Amino acid sequence: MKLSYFHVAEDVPRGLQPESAVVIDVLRASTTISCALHHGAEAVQTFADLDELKRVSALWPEDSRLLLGERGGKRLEGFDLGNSPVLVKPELVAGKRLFMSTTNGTKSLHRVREAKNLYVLSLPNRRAIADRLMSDNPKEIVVLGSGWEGSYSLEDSLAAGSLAALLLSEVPESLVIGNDELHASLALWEKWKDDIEMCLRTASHGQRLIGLGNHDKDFSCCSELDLLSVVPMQTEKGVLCAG
Ligand code: 3SL
Repeated sequence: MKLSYFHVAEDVPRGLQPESAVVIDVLRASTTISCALHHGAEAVQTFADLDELKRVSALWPEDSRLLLGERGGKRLEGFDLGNSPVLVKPELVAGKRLFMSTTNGTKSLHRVREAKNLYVLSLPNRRAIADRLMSDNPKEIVVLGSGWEGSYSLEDSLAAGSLAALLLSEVPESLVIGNDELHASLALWEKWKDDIEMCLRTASHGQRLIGLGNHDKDFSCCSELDLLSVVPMQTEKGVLCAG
């Protein structure tokens, strides 16, 4: 099993359509998706394009849909929710389809949506994703971060390193570290693994969120490790369900 990490969608070599992919957006899209599915959302359907989101969501019954939209860290006007993992509570999302678009996370999902197996990784469901990868045992896996508007993000690399570290401890003989980016992520994980929340707060997007207001609950939720057993997986293009 060869694991390679790419910081942002633009870094994935043109023409590469991985068979297995794992998308990360620790702050906060992949954490929100994991929490929403854990709390019983029927599915999370993601869109890079807002007009497309509005068109498709309008076809869905009003009482069983929620619109989740974020740009620049803020909720979009006219949307039911922004992108916060602590707001996708069971009483709100259970049984509903969430139509979601965010600044970066949904773009990364879009980049690898042709993958046969596409999973969403956050820190709270790291163990569940690692278990699934070990049971699938694919030859190659592309792990893709979301960054911020094409630039590197510390927290996504941290999560990539956390996944690689767990796999290395469980299946050292079959894991191949596929690129330098993943080696660097492993080093990052070693540095911050005992203070994950501090890493998230130190990251430039953490600082951006702090600048927008109190996000203490988001930081604490996004920093949890191995708490959720949910495996968000793409069941049709753009649609993520609990696996
Ligand atoms: O960029 C994204 O996709 C979001 O996760 C950013 S935010 O954390 O909602 O600000």
